[in-house]
Amino acid sequence: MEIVKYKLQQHGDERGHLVALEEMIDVPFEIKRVYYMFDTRPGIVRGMHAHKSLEQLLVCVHGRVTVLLDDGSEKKEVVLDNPYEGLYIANNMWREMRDFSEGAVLMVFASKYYDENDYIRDYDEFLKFVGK
Ligand code: T46
Repeated sequence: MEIVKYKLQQHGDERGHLVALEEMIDVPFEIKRVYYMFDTRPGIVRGMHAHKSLEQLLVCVHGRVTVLLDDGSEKKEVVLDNPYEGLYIANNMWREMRDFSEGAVLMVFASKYYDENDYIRDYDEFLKFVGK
């Protein structure tokens, strides 16, 4: 399984840093939705689902989070702990987010509007979906 992490361009000067994300340039799809999660307590696991068609870019803009990716054959853990790295997650990938540090904020850029029908929340159904 290939982990696709983007190094996001930082515009830094003596005032600090800024990262700008533009669709089809810094993010490899048209951005239809942005959401972010915060106040996730230690010990909590989020996600635990896959998507049928959604593509996303995850940026931990503050703190640290561990993302588990599972394509049905292989599992890999990715740590996101800086605001200038984006983890691309294609559809057909089971994901879990865990070990949120105190105050962590995980921002997500998504290729589609929210649609509960795009979620696969049952792991066996996911395996069937990816042909395993
Ligand atoms: C994903 C991972 C990385 C909305 O109303 N609109 C939205 O756009 C989203 C994302 C969620 N919601 C509602 C649905 C639930 O009542 O917010 C609540 C929490 O959502 P969920 O339990 O799906 O959150 P996570 O953190 O488990 O998963 C989210 C995304 O849903 C998912 O697409 O890939 O983050």
